[in-house]
Amino acid sequence: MTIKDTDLLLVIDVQNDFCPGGALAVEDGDSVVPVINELIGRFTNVVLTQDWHPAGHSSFASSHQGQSPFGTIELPYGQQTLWPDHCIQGSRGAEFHSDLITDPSSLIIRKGMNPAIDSYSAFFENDHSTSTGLAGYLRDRNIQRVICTGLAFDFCVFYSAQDAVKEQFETVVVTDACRAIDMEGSAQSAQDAMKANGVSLVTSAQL
Ligand code: VGL
Ligand code: ZN
Repeated sequence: MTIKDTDLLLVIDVQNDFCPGGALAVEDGDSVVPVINELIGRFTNVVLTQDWHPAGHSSFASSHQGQSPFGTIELPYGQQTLWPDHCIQGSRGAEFHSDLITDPSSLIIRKGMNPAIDSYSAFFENDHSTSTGLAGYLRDRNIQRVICTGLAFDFCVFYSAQDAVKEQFETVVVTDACRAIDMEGSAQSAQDAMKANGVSLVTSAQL
């Protein structure tokens, strides 16, 4: 695979709360940072996303009486997994990992800001209809292919890759630039679903 000027590197949620010691730590999450930094140096177009919740967000178990993190509830837009409080706007946990090279990014998409709706994908909130504006931005910039990296493989990377396909971008996920939460086989099912939908899974060495 050759990297072109019509490719986008999408760096998803490389934030302290998803790294070891964070509120919703992904095992080995910080090990994606050097891999992503090396890729950032090779792309013309880089966009970062930041999970950016108001306190008391509806995806937090603490916002629902009697619920625990990693449980599921029914919200108006469907089933929602409940999480520990994480990535609260302005908190240290919501900051990018301090080693992530952020300067070459032209855009930072912040998501999960509506208190009533979670947003895993960089393109759409979890109601699958409220847009973040990313697809329009990428079309205006003549981007044809979206290369996804970051945290977590089975949630925000997975939903972003699926939506990139729906928005008719050629879509690639760099597996060694991602780590998974892996709840009840979610990493395997995410991988199977992405393959079935035409997402290419590659390693950074193949880029
Ligand atoms: C994420 C759960 C809740 C993610 C964000 O970035 O994958 N997962 N919020
Ligand atoms: Zn979140």
